[in-house]
Amino acid sequence: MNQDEMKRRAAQAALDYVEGGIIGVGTGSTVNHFIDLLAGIKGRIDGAVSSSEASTARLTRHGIAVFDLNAVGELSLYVDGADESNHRLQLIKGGGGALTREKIIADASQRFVCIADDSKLVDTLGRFPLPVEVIPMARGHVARQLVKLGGTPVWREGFVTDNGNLILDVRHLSIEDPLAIEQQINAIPGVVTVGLFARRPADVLILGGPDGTKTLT
Ligand code: ABF
Repeated sequence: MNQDEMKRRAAQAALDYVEGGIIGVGTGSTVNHFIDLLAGIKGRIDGAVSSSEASTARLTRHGIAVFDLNAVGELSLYVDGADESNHRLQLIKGGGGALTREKIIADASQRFVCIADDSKLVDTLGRFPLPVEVIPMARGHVARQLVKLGGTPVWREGFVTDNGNLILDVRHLSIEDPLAIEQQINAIPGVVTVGLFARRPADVLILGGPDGTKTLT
């Protein structure tokens, strides 16, 4: 079984959490499976709040209404992928560049169900480069501060976020204490969002693997 099939399994299992109303929908190849499967039960929901232009386009193609978060308020459910998760369901997200909207929707949701293939579960976060969204004029300044924290930031050249900002991918950070690192990077002027989801981790992690799915809470 390939990785994509394992992602689809996780996405399929997440449908069990869909109870109705308007749900939050994230971004990425695992979520693309979720959106395609959601289309099969779209009569059960009123619509979605989306974390990216790409997911909005996919939802719309399936005839699922997409709402502005401001028009909706708190969401009962958010389904999204991740680049890494530890066993406490603290995540690295943002490989797809949609981390800011993802963090907003996660914070606005009562339950965050994260879906991934089982290769994403790690003991310590940080093998995946940590994405940081920055205001364009602050790119150099933020990069220097990240070096002081022990990281090696690399500018994701040619990529502009849906919010018109840039991404620095930070390698070699030792993320033993995800909450502390999240707070430290958040405090650097010019940082819009750090892709560490420790203050607001996932509530449920569904991992697709060769033998089915495993759910961590
Ligand atoms: C989003 O998509 C991101 O936060 C994460 O970067 C990525 C996961 O991608 P995939 O599902 O394609 O592995 O959820």
